[in-house]
Amino acid sequence: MTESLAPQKPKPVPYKRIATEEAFAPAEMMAIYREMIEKKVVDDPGFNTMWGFYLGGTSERSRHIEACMSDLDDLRLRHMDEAGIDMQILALTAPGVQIMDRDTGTSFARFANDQLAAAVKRHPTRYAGLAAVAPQDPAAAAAEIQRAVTQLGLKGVIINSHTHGEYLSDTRFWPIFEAAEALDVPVYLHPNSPPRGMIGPMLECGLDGAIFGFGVETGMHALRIITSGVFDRFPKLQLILGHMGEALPFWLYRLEYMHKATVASQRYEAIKPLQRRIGDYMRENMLITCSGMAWEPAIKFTQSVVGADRVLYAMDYPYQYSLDEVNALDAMQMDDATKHAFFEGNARRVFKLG
Ligand code: 1DF
Ligand code: MN
Repeated sequence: MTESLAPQKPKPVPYKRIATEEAFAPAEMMAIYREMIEKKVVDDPGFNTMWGFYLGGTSERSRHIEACMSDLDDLRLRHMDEAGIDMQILALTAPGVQIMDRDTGTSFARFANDQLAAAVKRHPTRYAGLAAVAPQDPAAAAAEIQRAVTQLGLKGVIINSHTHGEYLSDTRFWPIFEAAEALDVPVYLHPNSPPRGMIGPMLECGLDGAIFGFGVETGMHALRIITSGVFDRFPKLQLILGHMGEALPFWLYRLEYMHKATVASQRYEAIKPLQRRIGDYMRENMLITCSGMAWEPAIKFTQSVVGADRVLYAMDYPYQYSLDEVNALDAMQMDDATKHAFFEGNARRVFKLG
């Protein structure tokens, strides 16, 4: 998989391809993960099975992921060139620092952001980056967003979904949203393995990972953010979802119908009136990338639900490095302006790339 795939190399196109959900991990983070798994530091079956696979495995997939993950120079740039990717928006891979204890996570986030900013500085036309933070310490996370955006030039925040089974719908995490809104940078809500309390029936049938469990967990997280009133409190906040919005656009009709019915029935204290409809939040506060979903009908459906100015290209390197997918998306039947917005224009606006 790390060998040249030159025969299918995508053709020149009249737009830049900006890939917006691209993963990296410092070698130091993988060393921490390896030790955490060996010493069984966390009772988190999703983390232990996923990173046990990638770090210990002899499969071609494990070797490819581990080799690509820590490289921010020659190997990654070669893969980008082969796939016709002009720019990557880089983010610390899941679960990032969110699996660590509070103080380790807080200090490692700073280290990872410094490393990312240095890579952007080496290759300013090829990379931009999102800041990792440790929600375990919300005040420190907000301070790190401030530092990473104003001093390091990072373009947004990466949150790898739940943190030890806790969700950002909890008001104790809202300093993170407050900082992102004040600095006018987006928060990318990226998947994580489902937490211990959710993963059981998925793990026993092998559906806990990117195949399905990620989307269920992260879609629910995004929905909790909406229904808890985050966007009523922070009306300018922009939340990015990958994987075609973790299926939420497809659910929208039912979500709106049943949310309204549940509010009226007063069945749950947590389901309370909101200022706008769920679809309004999706059209005004969310952006959606096609990471992992290089599929024309899903992309067009999502454009019809949230607007073509809110749907962005992503590859999900190195997890889904596929030249065939780039070719398939180039070939979409879509007018030139919409395709330009999808691959380039929306990313330039959202991440302020100039
Ligand atoms: C996988 C996929 C792992 C994605 C990821 O992070 C990830 C995977 C650990 O296939 O195991 O970000 N993804 O976004 O598709
Ligand atoms: Mn991803």
